Amino acid sequence: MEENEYSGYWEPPRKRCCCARRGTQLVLVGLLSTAMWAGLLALLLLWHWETEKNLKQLGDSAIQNVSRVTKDLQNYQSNQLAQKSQAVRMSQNLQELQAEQKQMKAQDSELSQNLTELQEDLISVRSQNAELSQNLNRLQEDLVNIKSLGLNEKRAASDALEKLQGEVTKLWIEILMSKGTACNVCPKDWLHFQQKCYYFGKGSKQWIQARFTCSDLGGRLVSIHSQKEQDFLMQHSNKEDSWIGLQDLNMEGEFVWTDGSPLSYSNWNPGEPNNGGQGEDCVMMRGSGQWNDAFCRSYLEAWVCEQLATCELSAPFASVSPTGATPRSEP
Ligand code: MMA
Ligand code: CA
Repeated sequence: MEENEYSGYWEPPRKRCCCARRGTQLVLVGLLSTAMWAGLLALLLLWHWETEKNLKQLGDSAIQNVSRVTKDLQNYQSNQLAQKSQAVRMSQNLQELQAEQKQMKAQDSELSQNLTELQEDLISVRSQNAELSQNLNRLQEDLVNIKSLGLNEKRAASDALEKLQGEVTKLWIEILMSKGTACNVCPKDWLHFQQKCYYFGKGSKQWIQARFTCSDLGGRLVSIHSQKEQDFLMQHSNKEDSWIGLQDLNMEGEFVWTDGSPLSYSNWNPGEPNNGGQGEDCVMMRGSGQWNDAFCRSYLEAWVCEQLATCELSAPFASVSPTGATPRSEP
């Protein structure tokens, strides 16, 4: 191909050696520019890779930060909720406290009012105290009097009742005996004589102790109404001084049997009753069998009890007297 045709415009002809050098130069330039481009590209790639790495790190740390912040936010929100509910509770408590305070104030004023009233009462009570204790003393005296009155009345009533029961029992026994019933049943260790049973007690006793012991045994201190009865007692008394149921405790010189029966028979020792010494209101039967009024608090070694014998009834009235007394076993 012609150079003229190729360049499109006219150029003066060149030497051959110059053309070769110029080709080499071109190649070199090309190579150089290629190398430059390659270097540039490598730099770009390096920069891109580095940037991408940095971006990735940034992204990771951002994600971490976001999750941390989210967590913190959640914590903060829950804390806030808790604080809110605590605040609500506290305000409720405050209201309750205020209400209580109000109530306490009201109570306080009421209490102080009551205290004032109590103090006034105390003053009036104190002023009444002396009067009351005086009244109390008077009442106690009255009570003692009433009690003693009551006791005396009770004793009189029970004596009368005992006497009445004895009479009814005697009548009942007489009726039964008139119909042929045997009335001679006595408890163990009691001796039978006529319509009565006798217990000869041994052991040191004052008259009143002997009386209570006879009562505990279901009987009473003996009353003596005939010489035969006196003789029977003498047979069994072992010639010892023994308490019997005669006394003049209520009225000096008026001797009565403890069962209320009249003094229809007596067997006084000559010169008795003499109410000797410090006063003698209780009667003993001496070893000789004769009676003596003696000091009631003296101790005698023997005492005699009696009770009515019970009747042998066929069933269904077996061994029952109107007093309900049934034969007793060991005294
Ligand atoms: C004692 C006493 C009296 C009794 C006389 C009789 C000294 O007193 O038993 O009751 O009357 O004796 O001498
Ligand atoms: Ca006497």
